[in-house]
Amino acid sequence: MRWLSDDRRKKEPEVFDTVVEGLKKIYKTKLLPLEETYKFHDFHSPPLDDPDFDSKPMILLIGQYSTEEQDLFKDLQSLPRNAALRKLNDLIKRARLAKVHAYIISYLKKEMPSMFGKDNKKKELISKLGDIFGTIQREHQISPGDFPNLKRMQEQLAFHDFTKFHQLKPKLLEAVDNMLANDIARLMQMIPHEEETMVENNAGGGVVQGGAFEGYIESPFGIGRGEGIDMGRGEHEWVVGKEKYEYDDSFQKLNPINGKITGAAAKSEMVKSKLPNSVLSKVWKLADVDRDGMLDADEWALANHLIKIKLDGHDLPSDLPDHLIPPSKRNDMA
Ligand SMILES: [Ca+2]
Repeated sequence: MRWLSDDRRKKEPEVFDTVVEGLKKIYKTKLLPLEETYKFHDFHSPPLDDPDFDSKPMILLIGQYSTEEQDLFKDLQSLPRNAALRKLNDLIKRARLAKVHAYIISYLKKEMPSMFGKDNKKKELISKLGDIFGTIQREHQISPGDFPNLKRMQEQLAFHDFTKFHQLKPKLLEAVDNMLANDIARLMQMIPHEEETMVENNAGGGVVQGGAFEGYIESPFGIGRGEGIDMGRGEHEWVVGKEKYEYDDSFQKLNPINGKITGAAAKSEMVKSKLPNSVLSKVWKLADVDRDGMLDADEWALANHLIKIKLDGHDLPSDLPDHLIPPSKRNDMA
């Protein structure tokens, strides 16, 4: 790859058998320790398991590590399906958020008094968290888009004892920087080879079209606010409602009885996303809001919305956030 200089390539002779094996390994050895130290999983996303890396739809790496994104994109779009790039992209975004998170948590720790006035100091720090974000952003030259949602972070921090937070551990951050600078680039290099091998073994494998590739060029990258599961948070209107018409057709084709489709019918359509069963079963649990083992038209739209979020490279939560509950179901949830 063009942005990878030759001298970097000579360092770190470690060999990965496949991109996915490499991703699992660098996650566990380089990113996970940082996440665990700064309680990333309490705030943002649970730890990744092997099945998360094995899941099928994967697209592409974008962002600051490529200076020629458009060219890269064209190259990649011509590759056959099953490119492992999506997970690389996910891991990069995750690593950037984990770094910012470590800066935030260690900053809060540093500000805490050792003896008296801890409770007051904690309240003060939470209330001026926006300023703290600004300070960290300047000090470490981080893009504002890499910061977590301010309000949500403030809410979550209220439940934590700041005195138990860890101070900044430069070694943990260096490991992640090294992962971003070296390992990710080396894994990127492996991808075209993997794809070539796959074509040989599987002549006629098609070119990726549509699906998650559509609209890529316009899509902003990095961890953004209002993306993924957060899309529509704080809006009066149910965000899924805007796209529901797209799914009404498929709903009708799945032979609804009394306005509901069965699990088997839903599954027959959901597997077309090529997401692994573990993800689809999570989608199902989240979408069957009233837990009657069937999906009505709203729940079906919600299932499709969640699939789209996952295909766009975002994580799914273990519980459905309030703003995604269909309005028709909100009364019986209360
Ligand atoms: Ca239901």
